[in-house]
Formats: sequence, C-alpha cells, structure tokens
Amino acid sequence: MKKISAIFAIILFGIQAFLRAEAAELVFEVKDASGKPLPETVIAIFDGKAPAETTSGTAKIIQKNKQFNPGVAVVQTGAAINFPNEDSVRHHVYSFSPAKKFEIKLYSGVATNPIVFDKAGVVSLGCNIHDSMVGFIYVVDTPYFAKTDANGKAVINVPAGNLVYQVWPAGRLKFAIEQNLKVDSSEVVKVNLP
Ligand SMILES: [Cu+2]
Repeated sequence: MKKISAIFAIILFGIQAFLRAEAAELVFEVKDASGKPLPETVIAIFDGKAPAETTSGTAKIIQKNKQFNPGVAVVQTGAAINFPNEDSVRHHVYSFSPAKKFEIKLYSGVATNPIVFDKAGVVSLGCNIHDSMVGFIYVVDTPYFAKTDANGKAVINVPAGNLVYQVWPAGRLKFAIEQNLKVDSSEVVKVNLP
C-alpha cells in the first residue's frame, strides 16, 4: 500500500512539474518613484497571440457615496459592465473617451443595461451631476491582467514564454512602462516607476 502511494506521489509530482512548465504565476510588486508601494495600478500582459473572447461575464462599477467603486477597473476588450446606483441621489454617468463614448441616466435602485467595452484603451468616467466623481476603466486586449492591491502587489497567471507587460498607474492615459519579459517559471517582478 505504501509503495502504491509512493508511485502516485511520483506521478502527481511529474504532472505538477509538467503543468508548471506550461504556466507561471507572476507576482508584481510595484513601487512609485519614492519607493512606496503603489496600489490601484493596472498590469496587462500580452503573449503575442490573438486573445480568445472574454469569458469574464458582466463586471460591476457601483455608485455609492457619490463615488465609483471600484474607482479603477480593468477588463478584457469585449467585457460588459453594469453601473448600479446604490445612492439615493441620481447620477448621470458619462464618458467622452475615444475608447468608449457613452452616457447613462441612472436612478437609485434601478439597474440599466450593461455597457459593452469593445475597444482597448482608457475610459475616463464622470458624472454630470457630481463633478467630484471620477473613475477609470482600463480596457485591455488580453485575458492576463490585474490591479495592484493596497501593498502594490498583483498576481497574474500567464503562459510561459516571451511576454510583454505594461504598467498603467491609476488615472494615467498611457502606460508608464512597457517591458519584455521571458517567463520560464513563476517569479516576482519588481517594478519601480520612474
Ligand atoms: Cu453623480
């Protein structure tokens, strides 16, 4: 019985090693110019292949306390986003960005049809009623993306190989860094913004 489980363990180890060769987990650690961890930063990774259609389903950007939540969102091109209003005041959400121009009048507690973001780029969100409401949607042509957490970290599972990553700090309309990365196995990628 012991022998059999030992053989099983070897087989499982072999399968894991094989899988590891195909895919890798990248942990990004992003710091600003002063060395402070940078949250709310979008990382997008490209493997040079045409991405499959997004399967992420409908995302949500909630309006609550006169803020967009999340204030920075990242989705793959083709993704749909709902904008439910959880405030008791009305919001009038709009974007004039070339990547997606739209406008929706929202009423408290009423969901609208989701908006489909079919073009890569940065979409700046505003509200006609409340000038202080600002949000950003990063629409990326890849299924490999994430946003850094409060500690400036983001984890992305990618295929091994020659990749390119972009780093988009919150609110920026162009990436701050674009870099080649040859990935053989899981690793930590330290990014220091200029
Ligand atoms: Cu508003």
